[in-house]
Amino acid sequence: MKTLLVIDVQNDFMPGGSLSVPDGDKVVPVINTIQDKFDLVIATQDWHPKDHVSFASNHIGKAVFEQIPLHGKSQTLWPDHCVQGSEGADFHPDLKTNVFEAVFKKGTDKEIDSYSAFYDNGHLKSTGLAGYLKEKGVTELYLCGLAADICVYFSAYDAFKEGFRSYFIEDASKALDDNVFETLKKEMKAMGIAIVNSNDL
Ligand code: VGL
Ligand code: ZN
Repeated sequence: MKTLLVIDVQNDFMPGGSLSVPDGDKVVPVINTIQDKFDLVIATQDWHPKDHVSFASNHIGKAVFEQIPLHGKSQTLWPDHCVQGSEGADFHPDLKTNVFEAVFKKGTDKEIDSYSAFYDNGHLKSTGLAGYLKEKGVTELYLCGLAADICVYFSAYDAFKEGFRSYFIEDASKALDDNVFETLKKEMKAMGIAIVNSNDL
């Protein structure tokens, strides 16, 4: 079953949003066009409580984009974004959401961030996505959305490790940092994740 996973196409990641991805809005028409090529379409929303550990505003004396040590790793401190129930956490208003069969929320635990759609950054808790997909008989997973170098990348990595044939749709994704994404693309190709375009589908 050919499945599309749409990652974090939310207002706060759009130009003018609190954690804007350059040209983030450009993915919307592409994702709308490709949805009918899939048997199953699902999505994620970054969905943080106000007091989330990844927000610089919750750390006295820390600035946005600084790093702090957290659970034995380095955590980037972000501007407040995708607060549960806020307009910034809503999907982009032009995104077609009617065929989304399920929406998985991530980053809901205030103590830990979750870039991947599958697991938190410590790989401690699952969102339930891998089990859901396996129960549905999904073997091929196509990923797209925002940000290409963070949440889409970590989701593609985990998808591959979970045994799905994984495809990263490059022109339906935009990165926070294009240089970082170029490096990650090489890493993904070397692992066995295919990098594809919307017109290859
Ligand atoms: C994301 C940073 C923080 C993303 C989410 O969706 O790529 N990036 N939270
Ligand atoms: Zn986040």
